[in-house]
Amino acid sequence: MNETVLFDYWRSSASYRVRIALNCLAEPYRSVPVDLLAKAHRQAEHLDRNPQGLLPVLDIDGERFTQSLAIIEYLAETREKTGFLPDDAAGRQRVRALSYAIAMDIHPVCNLGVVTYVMANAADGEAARRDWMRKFIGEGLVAFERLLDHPAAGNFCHGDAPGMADFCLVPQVYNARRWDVDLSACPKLVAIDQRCAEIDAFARAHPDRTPR
Ligand SMILES: N[C@@H](CCC(=O)N[C@@H](CS)C(=O)NCC(=O)O)C(=O)O
Repeated sequence: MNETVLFDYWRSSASYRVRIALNCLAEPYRSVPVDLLAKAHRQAEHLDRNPQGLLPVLDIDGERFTQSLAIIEYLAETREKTGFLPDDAAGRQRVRALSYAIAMDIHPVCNLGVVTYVMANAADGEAARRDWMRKFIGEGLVAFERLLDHPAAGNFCHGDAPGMADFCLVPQVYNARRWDVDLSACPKLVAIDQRCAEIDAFARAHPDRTPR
Protein backbone atom coordinates (compact mmCIF):
# COMPACT_ATOMS: atom_id res chain seq x y z
CA MET A 1 0.00 0.00 0.00
CA ASN A 2 1.27 3.50 -0.88
CA GLU A 3 2.17 5.79 1.98
CA THR A 4 0.19 9.04 2.07
CA VAL A 5 2.61 11.99 2.10
CA LEU A 6 1.65 15.63 2.49
CA PHE A 7 4.22 18.17 1.31
CA ASP A 8 3.38 20.74 3.87
CA TYR A 9 4.40 23.91 5.68
CA TRP A 10 3.25 24.66 9.19
CA ARG A 11 1.97 28.15 8.32
CA SER A 12 0.55 27.30 4.90
CA SER A 13 -3.19 27.75 5.20
CA ALA A 14 -3.89 25.72 2.05
CA SER A 15 -1.91 22.84 3.60
CA TYR A 16 -3.71 23.36 6.92
CA ARG A 17 -7.06 22.74 5.11
CA VAL A 18 -5.81 19.38 3.87
CA ARG A 19 -4.34 18.43 7.26
CA ILE A 20 -7.78 18.96 8.82
CA ALA A 21 -9.48 16.88 6.12
CA LEU A 22 -7.03 13.98 6.46
CA ASN A 23 -7.37 14.07 10.25
CA CYS A 24 -11.18 14.02 9.96
CA LEU A 25 -10.87 10.82 7.97
CA ALA A 26 -8.38 9.37 10.46
CA GLU A 27 -6.29 8.81 7.35
CA PRO A 28 -2.63 8.37 8.40
CA TYR A 29 -0.14 10.55 6.55
CA ARG A 30 3.42 11.78 6.83
CA SER A 31 3.98 15.52 6.77
CA VAL A 32 7.10 16.54 4.84
CA PRO A 33 7.99 20.19 5.51
CA VAL A 34 8.81 22.39 2.51
CA ASP A 35 10.15 25.60 4.00
CA LEU A 36 8.48 28.55 2.28
CA LEU A 37 10.69 31.12 4.01
CA ALA A 38 13.81 29.30 2.81
CA LYS A 39 12.22 29.29 -0.70
CA ALA A 40 12.33 25.48 -0.84
CA HIS A 41 9.08 25.64 -2.86
CA ARG A 42 11.00 27.38 -5.67
CA GLN A 43 13.68 24.69 -5.86
CA ALA A 44 13.67 22.12 -8.65
CA GLU A 45 12.81 19.32 -6.23
CA HIS A 46 9.48 20.95 -5.36
CA LEU A 47 8.78 22.34 -8.83
CA ASP A 48 8.96 18.73 -10.02
CA ARG A 49 6.15 17.96 -7.61
CA ASN A 50 4.13 21.06 -8.48
CA PRO A 51 5.22 23.32 -11.35
CA GLN A 52 3.21 26.12 -9.72
CA GLY A 53 5.69 26.10 -6.84
CA LEU A 54 2.86 26.03 -4.30
CA LEU A 55 1.85 23.94 -1.32
CA PRO A 56 0.24 21.59 -0.56
CA VAL A 57 1.07 18.57 -2.67
CA LEU A 58 -0.48 15.29 -1.60
CA ASP A 59 0.75 11.84 -2.58
CA ILE A 60 -2.15 9.46 -2.01
CA ASP A 61 -3.56 6.29 -3.58
CA GLY A 62 -0.55 6.14 -5.90
CA GLU A 63 -1.37 9.59 -7.30
CA ARG A 64 0.12 13.05 -6.81
CA PHE A 65 -2.36 15.89 -6.29
CA THR A 66 -2.19 19.68 -5.99
CA GLN A 67 -4.83 22.32 -5.11
CA SER A 68 -6.26 21.97 -1.62
CA LEU A 69 -9.96 22.15 -2.53
CA ALA A 70 -9.57 19.68 -5.39
CA ILE A 71 -7.79 17.38 -2.91
CA ILE A 72 -10.60 17.71 -0.34
CA GLU A 73 -13.21 17.00 -3.02
CA TYR A 74 -11.19 13.97 -4.16
CA LEU A 75 -11.27 12.66 -0.58
CA ALA A 76 -15.01 13.34 -0.42
CA GLU A 77 -15.55 11.35 -3.62
CA THR A 78 -13.33 8.40 -2.74
CA ARG A 79 -13.97 7.92 0.98
CA GLU A 80 -17.22 6.82 2.62
CA LYS A 81 -19.60 9.40 4.06
CA THR A 82 -17.06 12.11 4.79
CA GLY A 83 -19.67 14.85 5.24
CA PHE A 84 -17.17 17.27 3.68
CA LEU A 85 -19.90 18.40 1.28
CA PRO A 86 -23.69 18.19 1.77
CA ASP A 87 -25.83 15.58 0.00
CA ASP A 88 -27.99 18.14 -1.80
CA ALA A 89 -26.89 20.20 -4.79
CA ALA A 90 -27.91 23.55 -3.30
CA GLY A 91 -26.01 22.72 -0.12
CA ARG A 92 -22.91 21.75 -2.10
CA GLN A 93 -23.16 24.99 -4.04
CA ARG A 94 -23.27 26.94 -0.78
CA VAL A 95 -20.35 25.11 0.82
CA ARG A 96 -18.26 25.57 -2.34
CA ALA A 97 -19.19 29.27 -2.48
CA LEU A 98 -18.09 29.75 1.15
CA SER A 99 -14.90 27.79 0.54
CA TYR A 100 -14.09 29.75 -2.61
CA ALA A 101 -14.79 33.07 -0.85
CA ILE A 102 -11.75 32.25 1.27
CA ALA A 103 -9.60 30.07 -0.96
CA MET A 104 -10.09 32.01 -4.20
CA ASP A 105 -10.82 35.53 -3.05
CA ILE A 106 -9.08 36.22 0.29
CA HIS A 107 -6.17 33.79 0.28
CA PRO A 108 -4.53 34.47 -3.12
CA VAL A 109 -4.04 38.19 -2.56
CA CYS A 110 -2.38 37.46 0.79
CA ASN A 111 -0.06 34.77 -0.54
CA LEU A 112 3.68 34.93 0.15
CA GLY A 113 4.62 35.72 -3.46
CA VAL A 114 2.09 38.58 -3.68
CA VAL A 115 2.94 40.08 -0.31
CA THR A 116 6.68 39.85 -0.93
CA TYR A 117 6.13 41.90 -4.08
CA VAL A 118 4.01 44.47 -2.20
CA MET A 119 6.74 44.81 0.44
CA ALA A 120 9.49 45.19 -2.13
CA ASN A 121 7.64 48.11 -3.71
CA ALA A 122 6.88 50.01 -0.50
CA ALA A 123 9.00 52.49 1.42
CA ASP A 124 8.22 50.65 4.68
CA GLY A 125 7.75 47.00 3.72
CA GLU A 126 6.67 45.74 7.17
CA ALA A 127 4.01 48.45 7.52
CA ALA A 128 2.78 47.83 3.98
CA ARG A 129 2.44 44.10 4.68
CA ARG A 130 0.53 44.66 7.91
CA ASP A 131 -1.88 47.11 6.25
CA TRP A 132 -2.34 44.81 3.26
CA MET A 133 -3.14 41.78 5.39
CA ARG A 134 -5.51 43.68 7.65
CA LYS A 135 -7.35 45.20 4.71
CA PHE A 136 -7.84 42.11 2.58
CA ILE A 137 -8.36 39.54 5.32
CA GLY A 138 -10.54 41.95 7.30
CA GLU A 139 -12.79 42.90 4.38
CA GLY A 140 -13.01 39.30 3.19
CA LEU A 141 -14.00 37.96 6.58
CA VAL A 142 -16.61 40.66 7.16
CA ALA A 143 -18.24 39.57 3.89
CA PHE A 144 -17.91 35.92 4.96
CA GLU A 145 -19.68 36.77 8.22
CA ARG A 146 -22.61 38.09 6.19
CA LEU A 147 -22.67 34.89 4.14
CA LEU A 148 -23.14 33.03 7.43
CA ASP A 149 -26.37 34.95 7.93
CA HIS A 150 -28.24 32.17 6.16
CA PRO A 151 -30.80 29.58 7.29
CA ALA A 152 -28.45 26.71 6.40
CA ALA A 153 -25.74 27.94 8.75
CA GLY A 154 -25.68 26.17 12.09
CA ASN A 155 -23.05 25.41 14.67
CA PHE A 156 -20.68 25.24 11.71
CA CYS A 157 -20.61 27.06 8.36
CA HIS A 158 -23.24 24.72 6.94
CA GLY A 159 -25.39 22.81 9.40
CA ASP A 160 -24.25 21.27 12.62
CA ALA A 161 -21.24 19.27 11.46
CA PRO A 162 -17.94 20.62 10.12
CA GLY A 163 -17.24 20.41 6.39
CA MET A 164 -15.12 21.88 3.62
CA ALA A 165 -16.08 25.50 4.35
CA ASP A 166 -14.92 25.08 7.97
CA PHE A 167 -11.66 23.55 6.72
CA CYS A 168 -11.11 26.84 4.85
CA LEU A 169 -12.35 29.15 7.58
CA VAL A 170 -10.17 27.91 10.44
CA PRO A 171 -6.79 28.50 8.70
CA GLN A 172 -8.01 31.92 7.52
CA VAL A 173 -8.95 32.91 11.09
CA TYR A 174 -5.53 31.68 12.24
CA ASN A 175 -4.00 34.05 9.67
CA ALA A 176 -6.30 36.88 10.71
CA ARG A 177 -5.09 36.53 14.29
CA ARG A 178 -1.49 36.34 13.13
CA TRP A 179 -1.90 39.76 11.52
CA ASP A 180 -4.05 41.18 14.30
CA VAL A 181 -7.10 41.65 12.11
CA ASP A 182 -10.07 43.13 13.99
CA LEU A 183 -12.68 40.34 14.16
CA SER A 184 -15.12 42.18 16.42
CA ALA A 185 -17.64 42.44 13.56
CA CYS A 186 -17.47 38.68 12.97
CA PRO A 187 -18.98 36.93 16.02
CA LYS A 188 -20.48 34.04 14.04
CA LEU A 189 -17.27 32.97 12.37
CA VAL A 190 -15.30 33.44 15.59
CA ALA A 191 -17.77 31.12 17.35
CA ILE A 192 -17.46 28.51 14.58
CA ASP A 193 -13.67 28.72 14.77
CA GLN A 194 -13.89 28.14 18.53
CA ARG A 195 -16.14 25.08 18.07
CA CYS A 196 -13.71 23.68 15.50
CA ALA A 197 -10.77 24.20 17.88
CA GLU A 198 -12.47 21.79 20.28
CA ILE A 199 -12.46 18.99 17.68
CA ASP A 200 -9.40 16.77 17.79
CA ALA A 201 -8.99 16.60 13.98
CA PHE A 202 -8.76 20.39 13.83
CA ALA A 203 -6.57 20.70 16.91
CA ARG A 204 -4.02 18.19 15.57
CA ALA A 205 -3.81 20.12 12.27
CA HIS A 206 -2.92 23.39 14.01
CA PRO A 207 0.35 24.99 12.82
CA ASP A 208 1.84 24.70 16.31
CA ARG A 209 1.43 20.92 16.11
CA THR A 210 2.81 20.58 12.58
CA PRO A 211 6.44 19.48 11.92
CA ARG A 212 8.70 22.34 10.78
N1 LIG B 1 -5.00 27.39 -4.72
C1 LIG B 1 -3.91 26.74 -4.05
C2 LIG B 1 -3.10 27.77 -3.30
C3 LIG B 1 -1.81 27.19 -2.83
C4 LIG B 1 -0.96 28.27 -2.19
O1 LIG B 1 -1.03 29.44 -2.56
N2 LIG B 1 -0.11 27.86 -1.23
C5 LIG B 1 0.73 28.81 -0.56
C6 LIG B 1 0.92 28.45 0.88
S1 LIG B 1 -0.63 28.64 1.75
C7 LIG B 1 2.11 28.79 -1.22
O2 LIG B 1 2.60 27.75 -1.56
N3 LIG B 1 2.69 30.00 -1.38
C8 LIG B 1 3.98 30.17 -1.93
C9 LIG B 1 4.17 31.50 -2.59
O3 LIG B 1 3.28 32.35 -2.56
O4 LIG B 1 5.26 31.69 -3.14
C10 LIG B 1 -4.44 25.66 -3.12
O5 LIG B 1 -5.55 25.83 -2.60
O6 LIG B 1 -3.77 24.64 -2.90
